[in-house]
Amino acid sequence: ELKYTPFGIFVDQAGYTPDRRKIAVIPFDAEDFTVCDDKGDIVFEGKTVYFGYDEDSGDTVRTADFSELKTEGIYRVHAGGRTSALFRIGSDAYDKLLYDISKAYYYLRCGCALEPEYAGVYHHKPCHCPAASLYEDSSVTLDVSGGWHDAGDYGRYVTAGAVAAAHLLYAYKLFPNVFDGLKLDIPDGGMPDILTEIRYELEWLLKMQREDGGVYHKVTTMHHAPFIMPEEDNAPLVVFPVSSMAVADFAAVTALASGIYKKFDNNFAETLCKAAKKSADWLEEHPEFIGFKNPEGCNTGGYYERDDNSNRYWAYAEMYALTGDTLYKDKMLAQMEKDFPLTEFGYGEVGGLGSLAYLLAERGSYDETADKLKKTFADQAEVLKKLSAKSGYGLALERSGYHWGSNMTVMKNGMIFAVNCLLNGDKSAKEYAANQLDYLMGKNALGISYVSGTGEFRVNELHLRPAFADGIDECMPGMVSGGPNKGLNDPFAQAVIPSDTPPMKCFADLAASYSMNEITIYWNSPAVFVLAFLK
Ligand code: 9MR
Ligand code: ZN
Repeated sequence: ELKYTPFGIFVDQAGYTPDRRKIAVIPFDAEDFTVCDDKGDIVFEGKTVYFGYDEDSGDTVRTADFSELKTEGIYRVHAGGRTSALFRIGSDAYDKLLYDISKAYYYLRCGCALEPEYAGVYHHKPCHCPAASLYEDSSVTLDVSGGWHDAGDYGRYVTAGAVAAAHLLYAYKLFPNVFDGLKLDIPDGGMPDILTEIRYELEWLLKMQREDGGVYHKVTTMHHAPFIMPEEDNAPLVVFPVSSMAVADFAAVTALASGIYKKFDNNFAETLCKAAKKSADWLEEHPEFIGFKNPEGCNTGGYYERDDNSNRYWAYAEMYALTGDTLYKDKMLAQMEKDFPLTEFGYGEVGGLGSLAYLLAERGSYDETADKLKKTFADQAEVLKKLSAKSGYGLALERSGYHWGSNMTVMKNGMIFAVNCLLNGDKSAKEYAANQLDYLMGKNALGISYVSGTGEFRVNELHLRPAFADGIDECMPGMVSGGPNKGLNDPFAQAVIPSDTPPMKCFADLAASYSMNEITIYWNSPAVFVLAFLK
């Protein structure tokens, strides 16, 4: 049975830092509003502003601006006899959320036990440890244990893993101060915890590389496991063929990581650098696109791509950034001639990561290419700002953005605002990025926080196998739900959401629905990036 918000006014349930713009959305008629503290005393009074009809939600909305309220505390907004969920104003408003969303990766670790000391009630035994066999020759077995479970399923996929790790690595690279002191309560790795956690994925990625530099696309069972704990999933593990997307993303992320880990562990940085070069060489020797298709009898994730243009671009950009070798720059520029978006931070289209690599490498000595890339980010930020202005919720998301995993696009757009602020000095982008987070955390048409563990009304029935199988009512915190999906791409979504539902409302907190309420490692990672930017 589905739960709807008991609240009538929608706010960011994680809260607001004191100097931020603070806007509640009121989807009904009311002239006046108040904000009350946790004792029920009125601390702020104001007039609502009529926005009008919001297409994506199908609601006529008003906004209530209480930006002037800066005093630390816990509050609710009231208007027309209705109230909002509780929220906090304070300089630490994002701290717990950043901790939770980053810690989430520990709960997704594969190939080791989650110890009670670190995982609390969510501890479990080691999973998916046996050797895996090659799909192409089952007599060959490999140790490919480790890494993070991709999502609600137990698969491990190279392109998805590389991109999630890259979002996190860039969050660290751009905002190291945010993470240097951030303890995640995970086994100590002698470096900032976030880097220890990312390393867990990188060590697995290294195992997915073949001697010749090729990188296997994924390791999964032939079918998705039922809703059992990971250590009970004993179906044989299969390593699927090499794809050129996997090779390119692998080269890119290991090159990026090599530069970052040098300061903490030179041997590891060397290993990463060698691995990156080997796969970059493989790309040279294999100029043709080698895609991926699930073979007959396998129903785990595909991560299909139509080409590997952006992937190769990203690989060469990172290799150039790491080595300074202009041969890689030439290859990157040649890739750039092909047709793909230069600001995308997705698991398939990764052009934005390549552009970011190049811009950071050339920082301070801008050339023509850098100028072009900077302008592309600026243009994209402008497009997004216009979308935000058109939305009653201030959300920068195009109509087509309400797809499977829409919350990733919400957060990816937040990343574009962040990058535009950092590289083009666009100060106004900060509020826009913050607003993307507000939407994720409850300022949306369903008034729901899309992150487990935060907010009075929040997702809890996530499509996440251990969360279902562990018998614990409360989902582990910090898991970002995929969010509204106009496509209603699974039978459970179709059963509960009428097909004429406005896109922003095509969501239910329903564990069965993998196309609305699943989690993935690359839906958390752009949220980590945006939160680190906002801190
Ligand atoms: O996140 C992916 C989404 O964009 C696609 O529309 C969907 C269908 O192809 O697949 C999603 O990825 C899933 C992956 O294939 C397997 N693990 C779970 C992922 C999230 O549902
Ligand atoms: Zn596992």
